[in-house]
Order: sequence, then structure tokens, then C-alpha cells
Amino acid sequence: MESTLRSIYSTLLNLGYQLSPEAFNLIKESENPEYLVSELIKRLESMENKPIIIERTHIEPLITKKISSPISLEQKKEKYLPSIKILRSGGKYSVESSPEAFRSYFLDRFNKLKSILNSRADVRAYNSNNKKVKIIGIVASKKETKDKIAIELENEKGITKILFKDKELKKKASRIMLDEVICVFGTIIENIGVIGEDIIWPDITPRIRQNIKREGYIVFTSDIHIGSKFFMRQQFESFIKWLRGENDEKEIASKVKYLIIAGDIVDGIGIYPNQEEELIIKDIYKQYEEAAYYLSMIPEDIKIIIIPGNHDACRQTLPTPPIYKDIGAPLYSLKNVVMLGDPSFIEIENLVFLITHGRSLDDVIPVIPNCTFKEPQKAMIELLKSRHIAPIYGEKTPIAPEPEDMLVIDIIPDIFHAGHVHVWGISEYQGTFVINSGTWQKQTKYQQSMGIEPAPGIVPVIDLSNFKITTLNFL
Ligand code: D5M
Ligand code: FE
Ligand code: ZN
Repeated sequence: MESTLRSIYSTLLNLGYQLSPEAFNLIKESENPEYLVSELIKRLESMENKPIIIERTHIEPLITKKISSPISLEQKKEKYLPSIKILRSGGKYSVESSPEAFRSYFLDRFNKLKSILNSRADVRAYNSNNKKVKIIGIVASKKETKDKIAIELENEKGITKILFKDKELKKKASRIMLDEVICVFGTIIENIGVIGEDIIWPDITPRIRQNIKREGYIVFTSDIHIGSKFFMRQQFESFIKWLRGENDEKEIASKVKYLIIAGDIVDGIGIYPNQEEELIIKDIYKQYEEAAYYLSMIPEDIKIIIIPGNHDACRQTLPTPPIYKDIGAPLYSLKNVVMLGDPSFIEIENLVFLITHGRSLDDVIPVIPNCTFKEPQKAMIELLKSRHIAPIYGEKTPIAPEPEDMLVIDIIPDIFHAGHVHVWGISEYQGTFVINSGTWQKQTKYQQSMGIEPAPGIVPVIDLSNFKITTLNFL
């Protein structure tokens, strides 16, 4: 035995690897150390960013006999089997984009949001007459000058020009986004159009939650960007260790039931010009292997929900189907992983979750007053007010013209989770918790040139027993 271990040690050393004491013990105590090491070497050779020191985390996934995590059995028994109900995920249809397809897509967007608006008491209560009108339509244009904001609202009857002149109304109107559906109250003025007197957004109604006993925690993350030179491997590893109950904070870790990942699992390839220069793993298959390698270390009783981001291998238009089954195969092979599309409406413990990557935040943040990339949660609340995942069409967020608009927020969530902007943020609006889960990627060169300052390594966590949201810091 001694000599076997010694030869294993020198074999690894010759290949340029050192063993941490913990890793050494794992090998020593395994049933077949030689076989384990041959598997380890195979695994190391397939990695593009090879470690110098081999830690126990490199070895554990290779041990077929499921190792028990340091969380005790008693603690585990208290968790009941978690179940996820998928209300709606990704799209329904495969589509070819044509002008007709876009026409029916926007018609469905209009009809869905019009019926939400018409269900509002203030919209229903408004009495129209010859002069006073209420118009529900899609915002077709918006022009802002010093003394007024002019918009065009389009509906089945045609296009109406509306002017907002009053100071307070101008302030309200400055938040109007192109292609969203709103209701305007106003007065018709001959030869001019309509003078707007109020603007109503579809908005969400306050969430009333079923008062049932809930326990445990849900952890939110996104934008891991595995494969990128800027992926913060060490910090992400300490996050995984925390989930395994391997650091001092075991209280929350032992009660985690779900991990939700809102896209950008890997950095992908060919996503932006000269990306190769910033990749440490240049093969997309290997990026997903690496991702699955990390996620495989998470205790199996934690359910992992994954949706795609714009860096993942999937159709790039919204609604987005799940990550491709062939490229993402290593993730699909994990027993506790559920692969879903963007957006996903799911139900866990009688709570509705809306999960989206958040690509539209790039379009929404720059046009809404008081919204910045530093506080993405504010723009997420604006999406809830618009009741749409991606209101603005034709900018950075590509939309597939499905006959039904699956991006309408027709189900009001208890928790709205997004990522993408690489800055975490938490808020609450009308009883809905709004969470942006930040990133594990350091500032890239592009982000530096654009003055985008990411806030990586922070993980929002919700306590289901009291709905308190806290953040954990892995920096
Ligand atoms: O996006 C991370 C954030 O940085 C998001 O707000 C977009 C922005 N970003 C990053 N790279 C680019 C390029 N090349 N063009 C425009 N905007 C960019 P992520 O999806 O992780 O790249
Ligand atoms: Fe990202
Ligand atoms: Zn992204």
C-alpha cells in the first residue's frame, strides 16, 4: 500500500501536480487508489486550466460511491422532497420571422396587455364622451422636446398622437418605453390630437401569499461565465464548498433546497469580437463539462434550476428554449438539475418564480429616468409595471415572433429573478421580491472601456420561513 501511494505521488508530481493533504487522504482511503488516480489524470488532462495543487474537490466527483456531505443525516431528514411545478417555460413554437409573423406577435402582445389594462378598476371607471377619451395602444413613437413629450399610440383603430405638456405629466411620460402597451386618458383637441391627462401602466397587483408553513432556503445566482479568463474560480469554489457545508457557516447551507441559475453558465464562444483572447477554455463542450464538474459537487438533495443566458449555447432569441441538449449534455446528465427556457414561470412551495436572464435590461436601463446599471432591481420593477420581459423591440434584445407573446408577465410572481448586468440588487415591489443575482466574472476589458463596474461574488439567499433576503459574500 505504502509503495502504491508513493508511486501515485511521484506520478502526479512528474506530471506537474501537487496533492493537498486532504486530496491525498481521499486517495489513500479510497477502495482502489490506482484506478482513482488514473481517472483523475484523465480528468486533469481534459481540463484547459489545469490546477497546480489538486484539492479534494477535484477528486470527489470521481468517487462513484456517493460521498456523504458534512451535513448530518438528521438535518437532511427534516427536508421534505422538493417539487417544482413548471407553469410556463421558454417558447412554444418554432418560428420563421416574417412581417406577418411579427404582426401577429405584436397583435397578441397588444391583446394580452389590453385585457390586463381593462381589468384595472381605474381604466374601467373612466367614462369616455365626445371629448374625453381613453386609448389603449402600443407605443409606436416617442419624442421629447423642452416643453412637451409627444407619443403615438397604435391600436386596431389606427394611430393617435398624444401630447403631454403639464410638468408632472411630462415626468410621468418620460418613463414611457417604445413598444410597450399603455392606457392614456385625454381630451381631443381639433387638428392637434389628444392632450394626455393621465397614463396607466398594466402594472402588478399586490401579491397575497398563502399563509402556509415553509422552511429552508433558496439560493440565487447567474453569470458564472465558466471558460472566461475573468471567471473567479476560487471564489466560486468557496461558494460550492459553502453549499457542501464545508465552511463555518453551516446554518443556512444545511437548509438550502434550491439553487436557481439565471443564465450565462459559460462564457461561450464567438459571443463578441476577439473573445478568444479572453477565454481560458476555448471549446464550448469543455466549458459545459467544467460547469457540470462544479455543479456535480453540490449535494444531490439541492435541486438546481438552470435557464440560458446570451453566452450559453442556445437559440439567441426570446423566448429562449433550454440550452442545447448535445452541447449542454454534461449538465443534463446531473440528476438534480432541471434545464428550463427563458423566461420560466415555475412554482415551488406555493410560490411563483419568474426567472429570466435579463437581457432587456440593457435596453430598458438607458431609457428610464433614475435607472442605472448599478441598481438593476429598479429596472426590473419597471418591467413588472409594463408586465413584459422585453418591452422594447429592435434594440439589443432579439425577439422571436411567436404567434403568442410568451414574454408578457401574465402570471404575477412572488419572486422575480434575473441576472445579466453583473451587479446584484434586491428590492420588493407590491409584495413581489425582486432579485438580481450578480455574477462570478471580474470586469472584462469591454466592461472596463464602457465603465461597467461588476459586483461579483455576492449571492442572494431567501429564507422561506420569513421571506428575509440576505446576501452571502464569497470574496
Ligand atoms: O453582459 C454583461 C453586461 O455587460 C451587460 O449589461 C451587457 C454588457 N456587455 C458586455 N459585453 C458587451 C458587449 N460586447 N456589447 C455590449 N454590451 C456588453 P454579458 O451578457 O455577461 O456579456
Ligand atoms: Fe453575463
Ligand atoms: Zn448576459
